[in-house]
Amino acid sequence: MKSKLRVAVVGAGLMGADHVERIANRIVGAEVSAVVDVDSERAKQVAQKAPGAIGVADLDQVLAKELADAVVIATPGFLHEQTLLQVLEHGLPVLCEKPLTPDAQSSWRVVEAECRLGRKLIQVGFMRRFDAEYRQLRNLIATKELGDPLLLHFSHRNGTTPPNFTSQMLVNDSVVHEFDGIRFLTGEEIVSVQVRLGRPTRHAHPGQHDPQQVLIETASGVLADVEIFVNAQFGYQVAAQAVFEDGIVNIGNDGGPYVRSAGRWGGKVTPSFVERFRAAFDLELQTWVDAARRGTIDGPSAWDGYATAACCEAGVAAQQSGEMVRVVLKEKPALYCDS
Ligand code: ISE
Repeated sequence: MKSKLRVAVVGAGLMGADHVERIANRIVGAEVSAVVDVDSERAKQVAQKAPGAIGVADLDQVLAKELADAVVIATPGFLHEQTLLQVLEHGLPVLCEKPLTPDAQSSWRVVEAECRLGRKLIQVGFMRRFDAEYRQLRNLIATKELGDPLLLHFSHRNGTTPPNFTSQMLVNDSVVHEFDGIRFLTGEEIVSVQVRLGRPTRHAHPGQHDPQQVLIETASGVLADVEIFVNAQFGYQVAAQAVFEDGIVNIGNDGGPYVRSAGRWGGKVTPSFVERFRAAFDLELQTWVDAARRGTIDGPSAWDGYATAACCEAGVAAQQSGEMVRVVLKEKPALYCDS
C-alpha cells in the first residue's frame, strides 16, 4: 500500500475548499496533490491550504502526469458526468459530491461505464450516511428492536438561499439528501413522490416556492414526509422522527452546551451544513481514503446516485403536476447487488 494517497480535488468552491482543508489537516493516509478549478487563481489560492499541492485549471494535466491516485469531485452537478468518465478511464477511485449527475439518464450512463469496468470506483458524497445518529437509527430499523418502521418525518431547514436557488433545487439540491437517507435507513427503494406547495414565506425569492412538503413511499409502504424550508431564517436544521410499531425515535435534535446566562437559557443553532455535518464529512472522507487505498469504495455507490437522481426527477415532475409520480428504476446491475 502507498504511504499516502495523493488526492486531486476538482472544484475550489465552498465544498472543494472544505475538503482540501479536511484532507490536509484531519485525514490520515492522504494528502492533496492538486486543486483543479477553471479559475486557476482560485485553484492556486485554495491549494495553499495544503502543503505541496499545486493549483491548476485542467484535470487532464494532473491525470496525464500521474500526479493523483484518487479524485474528489466538488464542481456543480452538471459538470460531473464528463469528469467521472474521464477519471474512470484512468481507473482511479473517486468521491463525487452529490448529485452524481443532474438527471437519471446521465447517471445511468455513469453506472454503465462503471459496470463495463467491472469494479466499483465511484462513491457519492451523501454524508448523512456517516452521521452518528443516522447510523444509530438505521441500526434500530435493521435489528427490528422497536418493531417495523411505519412513518418517517423529516425537517430540513436552511437559513437562507442565494437568489439563483430555484424551486426545483429545493428537490434536486436539498431533498436529494432525504431521498438517499430514506433509502439508507430503510434499505428499500422509493416507489413514489408527491409535492405539495402551500403558503410560501415572504422570504422566498421571486419564482421560488418555499417551503414545500414532499410525500414519499418506499417499496414496503413506509410513508415519509419531508418539510423542506430553505429560507427559514433561524439557522440550519436537519432532523427526523421515526415512528415504529413499538416506539418513536428522534434524531438531529440540537446538541452542544446548554447555557444559562444574562437571564436566558439555551444553546447555539448550527449556521449551515458545513458545521452541522463536520464530523460526518470527516468520517466520510476517512472511510473513502481507507477504501481507495485498497482500490475500492466504502459508501454510497453510483447505483445510489442513479436511484436518487430518478427520485429527484419524479420530485420535480410532481412539483409541476401536483400529482403523485411513480419512481421507475432500471434493473440493478449485479455489480451493486451486495449493497
Ligand atoms: C446543500 O447543497 C447541501 O447539500 C446541504 O446539505 C443541504 O442542506 C442544502 O439544502 C443544499 O443546498
